[in-house]
Amino acid sequence: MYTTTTTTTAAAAAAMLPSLLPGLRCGRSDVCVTSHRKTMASRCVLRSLYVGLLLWVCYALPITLADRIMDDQATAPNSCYDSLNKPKMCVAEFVNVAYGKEVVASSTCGTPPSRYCKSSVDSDGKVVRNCFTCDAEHPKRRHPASYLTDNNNSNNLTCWMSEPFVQYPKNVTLKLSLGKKYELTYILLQFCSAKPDSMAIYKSMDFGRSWIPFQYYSRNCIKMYGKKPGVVITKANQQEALCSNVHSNINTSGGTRVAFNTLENRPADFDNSPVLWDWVTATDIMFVFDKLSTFGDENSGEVGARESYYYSLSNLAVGGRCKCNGHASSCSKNSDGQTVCNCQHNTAGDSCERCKTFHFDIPWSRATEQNAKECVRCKCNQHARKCHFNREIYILSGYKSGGICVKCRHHTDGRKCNYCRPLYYRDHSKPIHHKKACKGCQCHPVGSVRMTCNQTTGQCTCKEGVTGLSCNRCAEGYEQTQSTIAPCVRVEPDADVQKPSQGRVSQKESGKRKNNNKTRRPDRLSRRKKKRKKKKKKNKDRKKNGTRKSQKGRKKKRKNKGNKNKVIRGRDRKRKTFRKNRKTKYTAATFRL
Ligand SMILES: [Ca+2]
Repeated sequence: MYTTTTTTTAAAAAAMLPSLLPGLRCGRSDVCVTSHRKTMASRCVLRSLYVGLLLWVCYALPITLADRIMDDQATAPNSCYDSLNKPKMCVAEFVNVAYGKEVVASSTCGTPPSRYCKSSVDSDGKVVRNCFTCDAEHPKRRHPASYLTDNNNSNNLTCWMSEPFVQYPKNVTLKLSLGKKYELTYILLQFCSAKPDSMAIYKSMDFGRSWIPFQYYSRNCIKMYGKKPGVVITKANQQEALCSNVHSNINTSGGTRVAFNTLENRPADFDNSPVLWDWVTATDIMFVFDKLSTFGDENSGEVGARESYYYSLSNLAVGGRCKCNGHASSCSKNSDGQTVCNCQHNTAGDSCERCKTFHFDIPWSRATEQNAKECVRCKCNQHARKCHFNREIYILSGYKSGGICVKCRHHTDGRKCNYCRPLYYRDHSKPIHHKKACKGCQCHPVGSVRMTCNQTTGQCTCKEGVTGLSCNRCAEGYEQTQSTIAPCVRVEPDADVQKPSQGRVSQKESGKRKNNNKTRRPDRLSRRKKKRKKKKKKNKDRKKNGTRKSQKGRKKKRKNKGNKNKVIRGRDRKRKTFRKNRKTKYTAATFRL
């Protein structure tokens, strides 16, 4: 295939070369550009051609080949996905599961060597017996159990044979281990001897730990197995083994067959019947031959009478598929030598019976023709490596998503790791799957009520008078204190406004001042006017009464007043300095601005 591709591509390259030539130019040193000599021009063209070919072989050809190979790989057949890479139900190949597998027989002739006879009835109705020797050590006289599952050649039948006359209540069993769960369609037994009077087929779904009846055959079903022949199967008893009484006929000895169709007479929609999925599933099969068919001469004492009765089969075939629940198209042996499905659709397990790790967003289901039921990856935004399925959440989500992420990393939380943990908030500048999608809250220990912040905005819960995203500064109109309980207090208004002398300002006026600063100034002016008026009146009274203070006394009074103002101003300055120092100290210690 690739040889053809290479040839085709090389031919295409050759065809394209002329078109490449116009794009090629000789170097400056080439005289072909300046000279018109034909020889030089032809050399230039040849050189260009050579360079073009070299570039094509080095770059274009490998790319073309790689594309072709990629295309071939992309279109490689995979029956679990359609041409648009959409998942679809797929099944493993239908095979004879028993072929080449070991069968364990409870009884096989030849150890030690024993005699067996083949009986037939001649035209006169007389029984004729031809006797032989079964010897396990002799290559042509042995009849081991491996002859049950060897290549079945009708021209050279090889038969397994039990020891002669192992009669009821003794039985002979054959056990076939499939090594894996298979879904069986039929079981076929080809006899070298007469078919048994009574036999049963059992199956195991747990590698031989427990056995379930699959089918009974008997000339007397009720007596042998307590089963009434011809029972009709309904939905209520789909897993009930039936007993057939039609197969056993001693006269059809040799080359006779018993075929068991696992789904025969079980009407149901197999694709949507979990009961039938179980019914056809088996890891092991066991055949129990309970009773030999005889002509009734086994107790006659005739020579070779009992040696004529034994169980012998030439072939044991089991048709079925490797059970992969519609999620694999093939099975193969793993590193331990066990047969396992090559699971697709994000499934795992020997039979693709579960979703693979981290694909638990919907429950596992067997694929159907209508829906591949592909397992879905958990949505953890790249913050978790494990998840599990929760049915209640799945139902609440409207049967859409039931995966719960485990151990969300990067400070995320929630069933999809799509929230930030307490003490963290979402950084919207980064996508949710980013490692730093959640940032730590930066709440100031003094200014915040608690250390948790709003997980969407990062806003901390501030104490009264504190503001900022991290509550790290006082709000307008508040002043910082040394207290950690109330780090910011409301700034007190001007002293003479805040604490007016009682009695001078009525309650009503006081209320007005508190509510409206604009009213302060007129009040203060009116108070001063009143003061001046009072003073004028006092002076007038003094003039009238002749009690005006002397010039000396007045000067002394002014001097004292001036000293008093000086003291007050000095005290205010000290207080101001103290407040400033205190603020700086506190800020540096706990309340960073
Ligand atoms: Ca055979």
